[in-house]
Amino acid sequence: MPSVTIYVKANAKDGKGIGDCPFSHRILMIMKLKAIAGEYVPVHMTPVSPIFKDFCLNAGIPVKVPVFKHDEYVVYNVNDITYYIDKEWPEPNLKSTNALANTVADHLFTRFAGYIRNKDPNLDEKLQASLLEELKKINNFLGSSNSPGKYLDGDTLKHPDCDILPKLQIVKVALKKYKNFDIPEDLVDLHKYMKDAAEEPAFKSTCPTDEAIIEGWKKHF
Ligand SMILES: N[C@@H](CCC(=O)N[C@@H](CS)C(=O)NCC(=O)O)C(=O)O
Repeated sequence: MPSVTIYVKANAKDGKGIGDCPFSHRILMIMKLKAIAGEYVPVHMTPVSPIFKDFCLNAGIPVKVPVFKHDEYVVYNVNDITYYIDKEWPEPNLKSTNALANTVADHLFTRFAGYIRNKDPNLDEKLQASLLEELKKINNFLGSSNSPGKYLDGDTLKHPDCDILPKLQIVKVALKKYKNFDIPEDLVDLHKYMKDAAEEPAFKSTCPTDEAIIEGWKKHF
């Protein structure tokens, strides 16, 4: 039987448990939805675990997570891992043919990172507004007839959800802690989306704790 190993970011505090990496969270969700059994290895990234570093250097890949190993075949980069998993485990099909669902959150994480990493108080308002624009875009899409069902493309979680939900979780937890920012209450469709997803085993069993997210972003403050 082929063996699968998934290397993901560990909680930065204790090196155990799931850390604040949205790419690792995405792959864990996909594996859960496709019921792919495997060994799950949380990797301490700060400082990087020497065992993982050697493994990456031997495999000739960047020292980054997530990394997916299937027998002796090693895949890195979240999009390539997703592509590989879909090829080897096509069912259930998580692909979305809804073009808007696939692109609506394209700028979410860069806008979030720009805001949270900003140290110039004069720029904060502008960066917050630019993130808000993205959150509103997602909210409006979810509430529109282009997105029927609970999630981005229907009533079951698909690839776009596995991409965006881990990022939204980090946006919610890290910005509350470090910028005292709450996702506005009037974005009701976005709140409902996150609330529904929080009940899904594929999301909640693979989600970093709030503490792990806070710890992961601490180095910027
Ligand atoms: N392009 C990579 C990015 C992965 C990535 O940046 N992972 C972060 C953790 S969230 C990491 O391993 N950072 C370690 C480092 O950059 O030294 C992917 O798509 O998987």
